[in-house]
Amino acid sequence: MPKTIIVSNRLPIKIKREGNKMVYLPSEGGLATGLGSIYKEGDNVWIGWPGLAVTKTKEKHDITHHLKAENMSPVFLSAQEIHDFYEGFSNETLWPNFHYFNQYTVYDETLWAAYQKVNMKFAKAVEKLLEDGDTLWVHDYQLLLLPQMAREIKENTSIGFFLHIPFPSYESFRLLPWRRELLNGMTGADFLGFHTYDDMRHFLSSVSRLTGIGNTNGQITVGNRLVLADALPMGIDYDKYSGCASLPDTLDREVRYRTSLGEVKLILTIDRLDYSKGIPQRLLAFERFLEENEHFLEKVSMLMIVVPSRDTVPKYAQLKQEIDLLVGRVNGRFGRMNWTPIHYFYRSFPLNALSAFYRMAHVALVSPLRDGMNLVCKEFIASKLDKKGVLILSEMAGASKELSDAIIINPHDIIQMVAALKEALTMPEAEQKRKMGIMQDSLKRYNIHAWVSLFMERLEFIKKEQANLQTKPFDPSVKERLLSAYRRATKRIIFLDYDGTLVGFNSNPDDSKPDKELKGILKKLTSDSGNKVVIISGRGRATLGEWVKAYTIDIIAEHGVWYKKPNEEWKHFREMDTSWYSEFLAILEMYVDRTPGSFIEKKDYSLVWHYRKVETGLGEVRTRELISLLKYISSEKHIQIMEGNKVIEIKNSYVNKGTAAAEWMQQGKYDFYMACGDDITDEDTFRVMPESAFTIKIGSSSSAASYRVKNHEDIRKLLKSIIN
Ligand code: GDG
Repeated sequence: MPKTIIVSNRLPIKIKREGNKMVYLPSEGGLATGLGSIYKEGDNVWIGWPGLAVTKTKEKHDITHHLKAENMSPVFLSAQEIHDFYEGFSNETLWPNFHYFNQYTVYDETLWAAYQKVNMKFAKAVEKLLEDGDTLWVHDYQLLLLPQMAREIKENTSIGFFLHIPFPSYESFRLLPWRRELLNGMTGADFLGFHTYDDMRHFLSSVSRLTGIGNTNGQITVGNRLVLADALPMGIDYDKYSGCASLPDTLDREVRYRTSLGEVKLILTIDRLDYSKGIPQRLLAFERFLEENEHFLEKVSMLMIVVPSRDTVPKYAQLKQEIDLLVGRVNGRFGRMNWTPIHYFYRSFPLNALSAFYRMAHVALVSPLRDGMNLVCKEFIASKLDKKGVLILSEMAGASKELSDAIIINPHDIIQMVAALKEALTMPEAEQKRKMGIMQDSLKRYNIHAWVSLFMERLEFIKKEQANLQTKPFDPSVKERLLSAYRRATKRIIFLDYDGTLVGFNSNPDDSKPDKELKGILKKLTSDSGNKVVIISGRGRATLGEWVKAYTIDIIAEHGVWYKKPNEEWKHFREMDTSWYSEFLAILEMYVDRTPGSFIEKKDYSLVWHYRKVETGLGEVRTRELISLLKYISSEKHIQIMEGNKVIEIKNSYVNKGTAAAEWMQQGKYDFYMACGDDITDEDTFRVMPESAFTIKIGSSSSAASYRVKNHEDIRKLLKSIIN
């Protein structure tokens, strides 16, 4: 029975040493809850670090044994590994880089070495459990290399990856000396999920900048594999939080806390200690708010919970000091005997206490400078059973993309934050309820369970796509079959695309003339009277006709606009409409003016805009823009806009390689069919070929062709074996 293996840096459990005993506490994290429905089933398992350094074999053995009953499998890290891999590369290199705090990024070879080593350690743990048919779901920035490492263990495994923190713009990501290795690790997955569209877009842009691989609707072809990236905002366990808000213990706590605080309006903030959370900026805004709004003194307090985290790291220790000073300053400056402006706690609380805080708060102020998602704001909303309360949310948190009914602020804009506090504290109740209601409906629908199923659906979707488009490698046994079918046959038809299939790509298309080797191949292939060889290309007829005129060869040019049989003139398949030509040419000219490096190839009945030599990124931007313009103006005409390999082609829609090839095959009776091509337009040819045909795609494995080879040299080798 195939199983699902979840891998994250931390296991969903806390283990504490008490004397010589180990105490196991279940984790309350959202991820643990959401994935509980998966890893607790059958043989499914969660692999991760149990959260403490263990060196004694006996202890390791006991922990492993204990966790096995909970469907968990531990990866043990030494103190040095925790220091270099977790605190080091993960939290001092990747974390600041991905959150745009590059002034804090540590670039250190030894930390990178540890990161690789520990990812490999996780891979080994996966290897022990991984069987054919299993699904692997890897989580977060500590394990970016794991997807590819797992791919190398068992190539066909379904591998999903989710990034819980932002994926930064290429301008940040490129600073990492190990950026290629990191991307290569990630793209080992079949499906990569991100919290927001921006994260997904940044990831795809880094892929395109570093590898030249472009995407179509989030799909990229990595080697021979189709990989999907998508935005999939993580939800919370809504029922758990709304349920907790009505538990007797929560209500008791609320009464107790309220009695101590008196009748003030509460502004709640909850974060882990981190420079990405914008805690000092928030305190400055609150100070300014009190300064400018004296009538709120004694009427409003901030309840600030900071959960201890990484405070042995100097950056975090400094931040802690800064927060302590600011809180002291505000309380010293504005506090009264009967009123404390900021109630500050540097510790964590049980869930019921948190729930009571959410219930009591009039305002939740969630103002990170950068946050992948932020779950606290979602939990606040779910806890508001009476729908009264206001959320102020930073536009830098992933959650702001979903919760547009919050008061959205820029956490660097103190004036705006002050205004937002005022607006929130004076918002009419009816408006609070209306907005809260909308946000609650959305969070109920996109809860953690929906997120988990959607992730699995997307992963299955891309695996199916891969399977549909999966060509098989052209291995020696297929070659043997092809050669023997060829020998047995007496009337053969062979369709060959030209650029990318018989010759490599040249930045100047006119430089692709047949060389000596190709001439030799064509000569021998066409001199066998049993062979009908058809060059089927998107090229203009003039050059193509000139280049192969020495052979008894049929030519289909401009994707099927023109054809020519040996010793005959060029002919049309049908009457051609050219009324659109000059209008579209003028548009392309305008794009050439605006896009250095691009140029137009004019064919008789089609136009091609080439952008191979345009600056990476700019070419893609212009392409999107140009395509949407062209599609708009071509809607009433029989015009097709086609994207090829760094080209956009405009032509009559009834003309394509498929219709041309089909017509060709009808003209004779054949007992051997073969078609080779590399471009998206060759897919039309592959689709019309009979079942028995040998269809061969050059390059990607995603194709309607049956087999694939790596490059045009492989095709030449194959043709040479045929003729010899
Ligand atoms: C990452 C990304 C993304 C906090 N204090 C206490 C407590 N908490 C709980 C909250 C919430 C969780 O911790 C914090 O969640 P966040 O989403 O804010 O942030 P991270 O866990 O740091 O992590 C983040 C997330 O992954 C999910 O993808 O949203 O952007 O950085 O659930 O309630 N829980 C208890 N006591 C506390 O004192 N029991």
